[in-house]
Parts: sequence; structure tokens; C-alpha cells
Amino acid sequence: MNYTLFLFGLLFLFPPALFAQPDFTPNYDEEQVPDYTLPDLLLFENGKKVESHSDWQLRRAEILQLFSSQVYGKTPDQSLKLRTQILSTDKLALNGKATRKEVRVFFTKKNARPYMDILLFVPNNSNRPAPAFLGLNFYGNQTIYPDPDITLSDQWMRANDDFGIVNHQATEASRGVRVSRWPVETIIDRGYALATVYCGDIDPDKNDFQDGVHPIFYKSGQQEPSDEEWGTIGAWAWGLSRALDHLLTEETIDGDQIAVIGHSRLGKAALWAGARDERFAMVISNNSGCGGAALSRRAYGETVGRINHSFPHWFGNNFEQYNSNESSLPVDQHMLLSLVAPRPLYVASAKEDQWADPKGEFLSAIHATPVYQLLGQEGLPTTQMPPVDRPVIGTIGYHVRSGGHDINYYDWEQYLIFADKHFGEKSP
Ligand code: GTR
Repeated sequence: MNYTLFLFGLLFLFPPALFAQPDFTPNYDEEQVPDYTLPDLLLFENGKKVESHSDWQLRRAEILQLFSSQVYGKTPDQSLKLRTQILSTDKLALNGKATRKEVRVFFTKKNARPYMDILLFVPNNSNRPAPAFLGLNFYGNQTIYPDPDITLSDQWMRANDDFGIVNHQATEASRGVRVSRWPVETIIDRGYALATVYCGDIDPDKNDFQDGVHPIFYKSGQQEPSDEEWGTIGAWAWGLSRALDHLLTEETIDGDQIAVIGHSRLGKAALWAGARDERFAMVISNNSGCGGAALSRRAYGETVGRINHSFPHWFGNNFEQYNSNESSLPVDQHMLLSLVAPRPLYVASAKEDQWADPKGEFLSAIHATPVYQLLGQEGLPTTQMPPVDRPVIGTIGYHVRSGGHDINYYDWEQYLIFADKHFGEKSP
């Protein structure tokens, strides 16, 4: 049949179906949370039980593969030869307390994008290589600290007038606008180094796969990732591992004590990076929500359908099969958390951030605990959701902060305590 005629026929027969928008109205009512059964972490796909550490290594590989093919999309195996260039060094940053360094990492042979700039602060008064936090930022390295010498990003970014991002470009007005999210001086005073990268250096946060790192890996003629391949979160996580590659060459940093941290969409990326790359010694998820720490099957707040609709580029295309169909997912997000075991993991929620489903994030941490226990670790030392602002700390840490969707000083204080506990225990 002629295609136009066919469309007219459809229009005539099912007018609403053609115009109906998918209904992704969020649910905030516990009563409306569907009954669900989570996939069993300690059961292989073939039904065999996981009983030993070596069984777990095999099950871990199976779970990783499921997240790769069904959720975030497959990361290319090919490793790149990275080149670095030091952009700046200031040994007397933060009034002499820290050394600030900027390192450009080129992903190809060309001195052109895609490249990423790592901004690094390392404490000066340390008598040993410093443990470090590594996290991506939303609007450029210049936003995390008001130092006029930090390179102003010229990469595309999401518009935000309040933060001095005009026509998708950072302006001088954007310097230091995110200081509340990055307590640089406190981190340095506590003896930690801090490294950050603008996420858009790795892949700008838009539904476009011609920019960022994806094209480096395309086969000839390929224009976008296939259904099996990675999306933007996958690329961000990969970029975190490339930043880690560099940090491991910095003598002032203790390569065995590098935590990967991220807020919200960048928390999803931090979790996926920490799950894939066991060189990260600690993983911190701040308000990462749907596709991060929160259980998808609860369909509370942001759902799989909604996130794929709003951000079609974040996950692999296969994830769309689970829109309004979470129960058929072969994984749920507690399994992502379990991939971090036995390494320390912190999951943080915020009371007013119902969109990210605090309870779903907490339950996920509980349900990841059996793997920690199998590996001889405590996991999360409670099964009761703690009151607001009362952190619980085991090998898994958790808090629900008062207030809304954000990462602030309170959150960082808890991460520093958590890192002191776990990294301190290991120090000579
Ligand atoms: C929201 C998105 C969340 C979270 C958040 C953020 O729009 O729905 O999943 O990623 O953005 O990154 O701040």
C-alpha cells in the first residue's frame, strides 16, 4: 500500500494512538509502588547459586555484561594511546596550601578536541602521596574555585544564565559559581587531593553523537552508537577511567586511594565507572537516582521511561525496552552497587529530592549488602532507613540529608569522614 495512504488509514482508525504522548507522570505515593521481585544477586543466570569468592567473580562478570548490554551500552574495548600536556602549574595555590595543576589529555593524535582538561589540587604539606577524590563537573573546571588562572572552558555546555553560561559558552561570570559543591579548601586541609574534569570535554550533554569521544571508535561510515553500544553516561564513565590513568602517574597522589565521586547524572557515571574499573578504591554516589543508585522496579519519582524520554542519549538504546516495563529488566540497580564490593561505597540521598527516590537508593544499598558479606565485609550496617542527617557508616555508607537535590558541604563532610575511616585504616 502507498505509505501516505497507509498513514491516513491509521489516522482514521486510531487517531489518539498517533498523537498520544507516552505517559510518564511520576509517582510519589508509596502505595502505588508496584509489587516487585528483584533479580537475585547470588544466583547465576542459569539458576546456580553463588557460594564462593570465585563464584562471585564469575557472577560479577555476568552482571557487568548485563549492565553493559541492557543499560549503559557497551564501552569500546580498544585502548587509546593518550597524550598529555601540562597547561598550568601553581605551587602556591590556596594561599600556599596546595599545588594546582591543569593537565590536558588528548584522546587522538591530533592536538584538537576531543580532549579533556584535568584540574588538580594537591595538598602541599603532606609527607606522603595524598589520597584523592575524582569527579566530573557540570559547567567547566573554572566553576569549582574562583581562581582567575583556571582555564575557562570553551566547550559547549547546557545553557544556564544564573551560572554565566551564555549561548552554551562559559563566560568569566561562571568562575567559582559552583564553589558550594566543591569545598576545595576543606578537602585540601583534610589531606586529600581533588581532581575534576568538565563532563562535556568527554561528551557534551546533548543528544548528538558527532561530538565527544564516541566518533573516535566508529567503524567507517558509522554515525552513532548501535543499540548495543554506549551512550553519554558510558562515555563519562570511560573518561573517569582515563582521568584515573593519568592520576596514577602523579607521584603526589596515592594511586591505591582514589575515590570516584559524582552528583546526580554524574553520580550515575561515577557508579558505572566504579563498577567497571576496580582501580577506583572507593565510590561515592550523591543523589544519583534513576539509572544510578535507585531501584528501577520501584518506579518512584523518575522512571526508566521518563529518563529515556528526557535524555535519550544517556543510556544504550537497549534500555528503552524497559520503559514502563521495569520488571523485565534482567538487572536492578542494587546489582550495580554490588559490583563495587568489597570496596567502600557511599550512597547519599536528600529528603526533598523525591525525584531521585531516597528510599529506593537506600533499599538498593541494603540489597547490595549480601555480596559485601560474602566477601567478608559488613556492607550497610542497618536495615532501617536512618532519620535525616544521621549517616550510617559501614563498608557501605548512607545518609539522607535534609534539603533538596544538591551536593553540599554537609555531604562532603560525610565523605571525608568515610574516606578517613577506610583509607586511614589502610595507611601505613
Ligand atoms: C534531572 C534528571 C535526573 C538527574 C538530574 C541532574 O533532570 O532527571 O536523573 O540526573 O537531572 O543531573 O541534576
